[in-house]
Order: sequence, then C-alpha cells, then structure tokens
Amino acid sequence: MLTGAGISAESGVPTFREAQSGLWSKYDPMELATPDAFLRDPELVWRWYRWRRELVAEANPNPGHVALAELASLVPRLTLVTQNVDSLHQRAGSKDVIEFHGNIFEDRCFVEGCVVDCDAEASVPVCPGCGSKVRPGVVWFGEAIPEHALNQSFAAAQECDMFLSIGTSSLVYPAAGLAEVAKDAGASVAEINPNPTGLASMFDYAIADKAGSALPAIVEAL
Ligand code: BV8
Repeated sequence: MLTGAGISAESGVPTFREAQSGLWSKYDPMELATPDAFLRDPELVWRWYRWRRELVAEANPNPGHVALAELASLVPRLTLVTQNVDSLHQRAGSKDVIEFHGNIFEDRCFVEGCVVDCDAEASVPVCPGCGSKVRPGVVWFGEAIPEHALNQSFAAAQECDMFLSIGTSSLVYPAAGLAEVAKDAGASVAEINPNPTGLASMFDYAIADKAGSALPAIVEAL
C-alpha cells in the first residue's frame, strides 16, 4: 500500500497541496521543496521545515494510522510505503515503514548526503564533518528516491495481491507509479480518498471516505 499526506490530515497536518497557513500561505510548497530553493535561500527553507517539524511533532497518529498498524497482524504480508515525512505511521506502531520521500526529522549533509548530528538552532546548520550546509533529510523535487526504498517498493508492488492507495492525489512520481505497476502485475487496486484523483479510472475500487473512518471499518470487518 501507498499513503500520502491525506492520511495525516486528520492528525492536523496540512496536506502537501492545501494552502499553507499564515506566513507560508504565500509560498508554493512545490517551489520550496527543491535543491534550488535551498541553495538560493537556505535560511528560508530551514524556517519552513522548522515550522513543519514543530507542527508534526505536536500532531498525533489518528485512527487511520492506528488501523494500518493493526492491519499488519491480520494479513499474511503487508508492505507500507509512505510519501509522508512525518513519522506518524511509526508512532502508531507500524513496523518496517518504507519512507519513499525521507523523514523531516533527519538532518543530512548537503554534500555527503549522510545523516549528521548538528546544531539544530543554527539558522543554517553545518556538517560537523566537512563544514557544508546541512539540509532536512527529505527527498526534494528533482532528487532521486533512495535506492533501497525505490527497489523495495516496486518489488512489493509487483508481488502483491491487493494494492491500497490511501490519501494521495497520485500526482507525484515515481510514487504514483506503484499503483500502476501493481495493476499491471495483476493485483486488485483500491483508492481511499474523499476526492477522486487523476488515477481514479485505473482503480478497481474507490472508497470515497476519509482514511480515519474507512481504515478502522476495514480492520473491523476482517
Ligand atoms: C524524481 C518530500 C528523478 C519533501 C515530496 C515521472 C517520473 C518520475 C519523476 C517525475 C515524473 N514526472 C514528473 C516528475 C518529477 C517529480 C514529480 O512527480 N512532479 C510532479 C509534481 C509532476 N518527481 C520528482 O521530482 C521525484 N524525483 O523523479 O527524481 C531522478 C532520478 C534519478 C536521478 C535524479 C532524479 C521526487 C518527488 C519527491 C518530492 N518530495 N515530499 C517535503 O515533504 O517537503 S513530494 C510531496 O508530494 C509530499 O511527499 C507528498 O506526500 C507528495 C504527494 O502528495 P500527496 O501526499 O498526494 O499530498 P496532496 O496534498 O497532493 O494530496 C493529499 C490527498 O489526500 C488529496 O487527494 C486529498 O483528497 C486526500 N485527503 C485529504 N484528506 C483526507 C484525504 N484522504 C484520505 N483521508 C483524508 N482525511
């Protein structure tokens, strides 16, 4: 299965494409979540991520996250791939979560790519090893998906019997391609989203409901 920002919406985390609140409402996340934006104005990008980190740190997993953690013990095999960077699946008890787009709480050296411990209060932290700028450990637009996450996710999509696409607009690739790979490999594919997405015609089933309602109902029915 693949989850997107919609599964965290009921935890109070704004979805990626919803208008951002307050100061950030004049910025387009698509513009900020890029290496160019970071190189152009690292202080601005760090202010955005720190605002999101605080917002996510105060959020709690919702019944949708909890239901997916429970679902893992009710089926023979479950692979959870998330586009989200908020750690809410892990905090709900899900194990072996594949973070397709990284994690907002990680700090990485911009040059070496390694995870670093650095001065979290500096306006732009620097790598203790090489002195380069440090960036949040997420995957930006134009950047490759971590190879392990990419390979594991597409292998699971190839092998699964059922693919659930939950709370994603299916606009961002290669993540959105997972459902297509599963379908082509013969899996049944279902979408859980209050709003139809661009891939809706491809899905065998569409549950037009919130993840926080639909997923507990599915677990209850099993
Ligand atoms: C790459 C981390 C190549 C940062 C994010 C074709 C193939 C490959 C690439 C491309 C391609 N076409 C275009 C591209 C380039 C690009 C892309 O996809 N662009 C799009 C916009 C056209 N892709 C990339 O750049 C990717 N990299 O391809 O690299 C490469 C290869 C080798 C070497 C070098 C390069 C990298 C993309 C990763 C970008 N990073 N996030 C951060 O978070 O700051 S993506 C970002 O969008 C978030 O991760 C988010 O999760 C993701 C997807 O958005 P959604 O999760 O779907 O959120 P959204 O707001 O859109 O929708 C929410 C949905 O929830 C809605 O449908 C709503 O109805 C629903 N909802 C609301 N409430 C609920 C709900 N559902 C259920 N319950 C509710 N209660």
